[in-house]
Amino acid sequence: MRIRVINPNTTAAMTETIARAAREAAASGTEIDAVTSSTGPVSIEGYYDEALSLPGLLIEIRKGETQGVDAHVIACFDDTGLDAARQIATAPVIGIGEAACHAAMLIANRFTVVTTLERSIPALEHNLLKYGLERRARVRAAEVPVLALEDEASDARARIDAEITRALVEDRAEAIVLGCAGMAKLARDLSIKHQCPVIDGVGAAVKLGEMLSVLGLKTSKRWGYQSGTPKMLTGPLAGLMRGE
Ligand code: 5HY
Repeated sequence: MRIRVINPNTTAAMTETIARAAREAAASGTEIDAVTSSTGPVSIEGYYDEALSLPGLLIEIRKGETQGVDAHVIACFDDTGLDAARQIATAPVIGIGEAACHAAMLIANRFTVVTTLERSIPALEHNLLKYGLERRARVRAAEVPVLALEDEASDARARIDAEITRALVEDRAEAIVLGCAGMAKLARDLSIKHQCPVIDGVGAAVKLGEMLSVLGLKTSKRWGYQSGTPKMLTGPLAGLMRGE
């Protein structure tokens, strides 16, 4: 089985973090192909970055489809471009945000997402509403820039740790979801420290991809995710989307 894990920001070091988490979760027969988007922002922190990351993401989804991968993982907690990706994909496309939150639902009555910056909170709250999970979850931010997670000298881990402590008391959270792909490496230690499940979306998405593939389930092409008819594109985007 082959699962393509796409980091839609353009920071290769973060892709390495993601790849390690994906390979740690993958079954022995699952090959993980971790890739970094070739065009877009170095990190995705809010709506504008998310919009600029979409062409690079969709190009990688197209490549995975050409290669015949068994599943795609979008390794950005905003589930950036998830619906558009599913429209052009036959293989299942799993967002790490959706995956992590559904995993939390299976083990806890209520959970808190701890993400990076406050400006990312509304987009994640919208996703929870879209997934039907808003009544059992809230979203907090540790006020950590995404790329600080790749800087060992930063106080990122301490800030995330402190926000988890607040969530467990103030939200009565029974599980914590790490709200950024770059936090994947922290899950195990934080879970031990806080004695509560701390969920990394990269691992959850890989296991869901394996499950869907084993069950022979692909993206439904009835209604919403029907592949659109090829359409004329103009401007720089045209060449980009043709892979020129
Ligand atoms: C992510 N941004 O997982 C999100 C998290 C966030 O570049 N990768 C990013 O802060 O929105």
